[in-house]
Amino acid sequence: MTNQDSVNLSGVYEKSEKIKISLEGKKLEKVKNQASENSEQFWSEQAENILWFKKWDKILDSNPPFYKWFVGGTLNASFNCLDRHINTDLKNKAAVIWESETYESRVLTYYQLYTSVNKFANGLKNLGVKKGDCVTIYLPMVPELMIAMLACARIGAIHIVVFSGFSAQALSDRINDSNSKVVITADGGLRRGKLIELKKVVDQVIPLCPSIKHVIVLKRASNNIKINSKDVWWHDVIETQPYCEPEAMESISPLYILYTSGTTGKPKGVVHSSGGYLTYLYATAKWVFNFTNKDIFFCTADIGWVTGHSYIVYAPLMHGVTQIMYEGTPDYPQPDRYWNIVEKHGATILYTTPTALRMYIKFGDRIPNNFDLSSLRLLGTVGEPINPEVWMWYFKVIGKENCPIVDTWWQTETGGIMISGCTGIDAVPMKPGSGSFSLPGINAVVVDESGNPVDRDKKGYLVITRPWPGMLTTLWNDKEKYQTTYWKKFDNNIYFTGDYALYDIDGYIWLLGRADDVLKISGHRLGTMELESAFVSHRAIAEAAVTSRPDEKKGDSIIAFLVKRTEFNTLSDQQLRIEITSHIRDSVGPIATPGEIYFVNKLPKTRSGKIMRRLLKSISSGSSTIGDLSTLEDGTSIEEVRQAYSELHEAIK
Ligand code: 6R9
Repeated sequence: MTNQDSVNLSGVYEKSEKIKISLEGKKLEKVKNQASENSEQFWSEQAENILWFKKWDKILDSNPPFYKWFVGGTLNASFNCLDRHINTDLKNKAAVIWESETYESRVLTYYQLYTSVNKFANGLKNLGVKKGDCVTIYLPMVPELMIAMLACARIGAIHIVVFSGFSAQALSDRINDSNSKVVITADGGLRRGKLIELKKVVDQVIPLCPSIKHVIVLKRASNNIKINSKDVWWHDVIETQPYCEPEAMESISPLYILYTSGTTGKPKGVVHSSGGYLTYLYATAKWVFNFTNKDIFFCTADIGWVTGHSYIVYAPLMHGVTQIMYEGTPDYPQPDRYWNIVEKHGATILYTTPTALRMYIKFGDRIPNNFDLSSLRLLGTVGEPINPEVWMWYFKVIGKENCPIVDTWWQTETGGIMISGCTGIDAVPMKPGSGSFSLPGINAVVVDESGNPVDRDKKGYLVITRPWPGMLTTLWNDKEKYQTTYWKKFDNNIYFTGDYALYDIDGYIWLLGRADDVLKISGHRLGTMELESAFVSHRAIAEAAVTSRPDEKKGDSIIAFLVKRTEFNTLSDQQLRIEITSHIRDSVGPIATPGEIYFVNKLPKTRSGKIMRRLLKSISSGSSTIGDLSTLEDGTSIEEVRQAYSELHEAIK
């Protein structure tokens, strides 16, 4: 299928029920024009949809690239997610249907969630947590993760969620960078039937994290743990009063920090505000998913990633929808978990990743065909480009040609969806594999190296030319990096996304992957530098260069070229490969398991000492031409890499 092919599905769009929204009945173009004519006014109308304790004095305070949205306004995120519903018909409606890996379900109504959040918020206060303090949350996918986040938001503490698949190093880096006072964890989590000993990881890092005063431990797996002096059980913390007054937070105050991989070794602490972020989430969820109060929304992301923060926690709860939260992986214990869950709970919207879909395709159509998926009205994808073939499979086998697909492009930094079809606004033909259009108020432009817009059908860098309320406000502890990473490549009021894209002749946007050294492994972001420093932290490794190769299942697969320390030259390559693989799994996490490891004596570098990853990439992707070698310092290095690669590659084949 070419990118010019389109599937005209306007009929399909019409099938999805429209809710009363401020944009109802309007055409995308018209809404977009309104947005561009007076963008500040447009966003302030969107901000009216959330609840404010005090309205803002100024819509946007522009001091590029430090933008402040709804200055002077105060609000509370947990109030917007919970209190707004408990005096309405939604009080006893299911907010969360939690499904465990072992087919157990647990339902929390809005009222129950509200009570749990209030109690836990009081518990945090009793432990001395105050407005502006940082709290690190290291929990598996259980409802308490959401409760902990909302409790922090209620008392004005800044939450830092660390993906429970990350290991000790990642956890201690995040605790120390944010100077967290409290860490919230569980005795253990379950993943593929195996116990993940989270508390043990926390025990390892506590001596390295002097800022931590208390460790709150949720009993989840009931495994044996060691109790230390700073530990307190979750169930003891919540023995408190049932109501906690929500703090009135400044619109511009940080709601959370979420660390994400960039092009340097150190993950970046992306900071999101309260007022702008919530405004943006409310609006985008309405436009893209067209939430109605009949919806059962199933977003399969882990809350440890931004998709979970925005479209499991904040957006669905603000809209009062019922959502499904799933603890496990798509294929355990059976390769049918998503379909089983859709059928069991009658999901109306499924929002998942191309990686998961590619995996399911491998298991064959018979499996999803065994389930009743007729409750679905809308399908979504996020995290990486979706191949048109996978899109068609999703459309036909899962959606039975009845459900539109929204391919949503966005980033940790953008806070919410920036490019997607909008089922809540308009019916436009979909093109499988294209993200469609930028959302109202978002000006996405494709430019060349000098920042000039490129012609249609030409690849270039994707930039955003206007501030938007969901944008990150800064990088924690690193204003300078915030400026250099996002706002210096072109101009200090043009946001650089780090992605390649093109506009086709019909004006549809196609996302073409990262333009920088960031990899997407199974939809998860990892930086090459970050991985390289993990390889080098192994005792036998002197130097490392990481690249990737497209992988049918995972999107990208990690390929490492390593130089051994001389004293370890005698160790067998095979033995070392096993050791290093386990080292990476321990130090970064199982998602970073390298696909291939090659040993070389020298890495190809420029005369200024920069590793030429471009060359490694062409070799490992089997390209016959490897491009310009004029900056290469030592030609023999490339020959060696080529040889190491082909010998081992042949052996593997
Ligand atoms: C939400 C999320 C951001 C990067 C982004 C891009 C890639 C995300 C995509 C997509 C093509 C889509 N990406 N959605 N590429 N089509 N629909 O994934 O955030 O983890 O920060 O990653 O993911 O490369 O720059 P994050």
